[in-house]
Amino acid sequence: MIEIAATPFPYSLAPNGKTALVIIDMQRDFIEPGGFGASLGNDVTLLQSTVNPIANLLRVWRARRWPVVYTRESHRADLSDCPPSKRLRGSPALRIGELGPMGRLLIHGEVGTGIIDCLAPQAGELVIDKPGKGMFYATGLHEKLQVEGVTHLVFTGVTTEVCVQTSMREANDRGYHCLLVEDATQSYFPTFKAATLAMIVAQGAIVGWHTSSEIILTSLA
Ligand code: TIU
Repeated sequence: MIEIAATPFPYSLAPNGKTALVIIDMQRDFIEPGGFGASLGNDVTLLQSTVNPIANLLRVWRARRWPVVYTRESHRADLSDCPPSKRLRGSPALRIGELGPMGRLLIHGEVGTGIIDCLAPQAGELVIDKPGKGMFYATGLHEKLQVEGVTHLVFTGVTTEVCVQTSMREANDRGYHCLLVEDATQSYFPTFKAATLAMIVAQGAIVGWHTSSEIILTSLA
């Protein structure tokens, strides 16, 4: 095991391909203007700070040939996997499935649903389309990770308190050892990010650990 300095105490990272790097929803719809995140009234520029830390971690995972998992929040073109309770929530400028400047919001195959170019997945990396906020709901991901023998997950991506936290909690319940990378995740609401970091590590790491990308990179150098 590789010990990583973390909060609330050191995290033991499993080497030899047992630790997957998880990149949650780094898609144009959340990061760029004109997408779903902006349609909800958010300042999407706040999420840009995650890109370099994720790129740095990706380089290390790829060099070691360790598993990488990308998720995209996305739905079928006929919206059969998007319950009205999700689509009709609130009063966004555009709803899921409606046509924006980058195509239909959060629909499979549309430009806006794709991962941003500078973090584009490579052949052999897992790309999971998830209809929910959590990455295990209706995706078959747990079974795929079990086949590969993955036991540890390092979480990055957006947004911290929505899809990242939901996925991390789902993973914790399935027995994965979960580490969240503070500077590789971001929220449209800085106070929500801070609260999420605090609540996952409370009560003796009840959901998991957090640390910085720099500490991980130094520990793996
Ligand atoms: N709105 C918001 O903060 N997030 C989402 O809707 N999805 C994800 O977090 N990916």
